[in-house]
Amino acid sequence: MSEQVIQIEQHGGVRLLRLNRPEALNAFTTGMLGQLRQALDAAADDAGTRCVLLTGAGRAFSAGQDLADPQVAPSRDPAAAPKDIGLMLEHHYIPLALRLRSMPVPVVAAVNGVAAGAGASLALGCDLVLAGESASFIQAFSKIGLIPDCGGTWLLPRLVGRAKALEMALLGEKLKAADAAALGLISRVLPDAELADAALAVARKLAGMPTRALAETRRAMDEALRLDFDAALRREAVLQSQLGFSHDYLEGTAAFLDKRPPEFKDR
Ligand code: LHQ
Repeated sequence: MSEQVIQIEQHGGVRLLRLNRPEALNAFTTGMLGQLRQALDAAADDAGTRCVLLTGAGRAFSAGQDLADPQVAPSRDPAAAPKDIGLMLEHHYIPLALRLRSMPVPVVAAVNGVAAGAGASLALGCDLVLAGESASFIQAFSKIGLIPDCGGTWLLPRLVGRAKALEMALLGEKLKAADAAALGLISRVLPDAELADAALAVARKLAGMPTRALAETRRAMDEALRLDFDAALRREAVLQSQLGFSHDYLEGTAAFLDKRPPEFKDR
């Protein structure tokens, strides 16, 4: 059996997934990518899980693709056939990025250290990104002759605008958590010692909220990015119409009028 490199913990309605190859700064091997996808599928299928929290073990969130992985590292033998690393994206990273973006529950990233390359793209693709003050984000791709992948070219200009996105992607410099928050790349920075508890508290809060409405909010915003205003208004009406028939809408309004805490259960 292959080594377990994704640690899984359940904290009430929160499924915590911890990338766990600290000796390689949680760089992604093929096996790790597969385990992470399986763990996300399992969280999506588990009715008791209402929020996913993604973090890293040790001093990093993730250094991105493991560059020593024989499937990816170019052979130094000039006679060897070159590898098509696009296939690595097709088979592993694209399904993972799509899985994260289509989870039926909100996904929080707690970035506990450096997030580089695909590690940065995956963190930034989460719904809420919290970071410790010593965390940093590096678009490491240009340094090894590649472009941002795993959604980086889509996410970065939308999050920070073209000028800053290109500066980050071309120069590949380390961006500190505080600067990332000031740019609007991530949502909050916390003292390192408080990150784990604060991220769990945010995840627990989300887990107590109307899960289906939260997932539809993400979907509506992602869709709106490619719609004009008129079409976005109409799309909102379609989704609102569906949610208007949900248990959670009934419960949310009843709880408000009864002046009691709501008990949401849709997913
Ligand atoms: C690593 C890695 C790593 C292996 C640190 N791999 N071991 C998708 C599909 C296909 C192909 C290619 O790419 C992609 C997407 C991508 O993600 S491309 C971008 C890949 N990532 C990088 O280029 C980042 C490489 N790492 C770094 O630049 C540095 O390690 C950072 C800035 C992240 C951290 O620097 P330091 O804090 O100084 O740590 P370190 O460099 O000393 O690393 C600690 C150890 O982790 C070290 O191993 P060692 O045995 O010497 O202690 C590194 O070799 C290992 N490590 N990143 N990506």
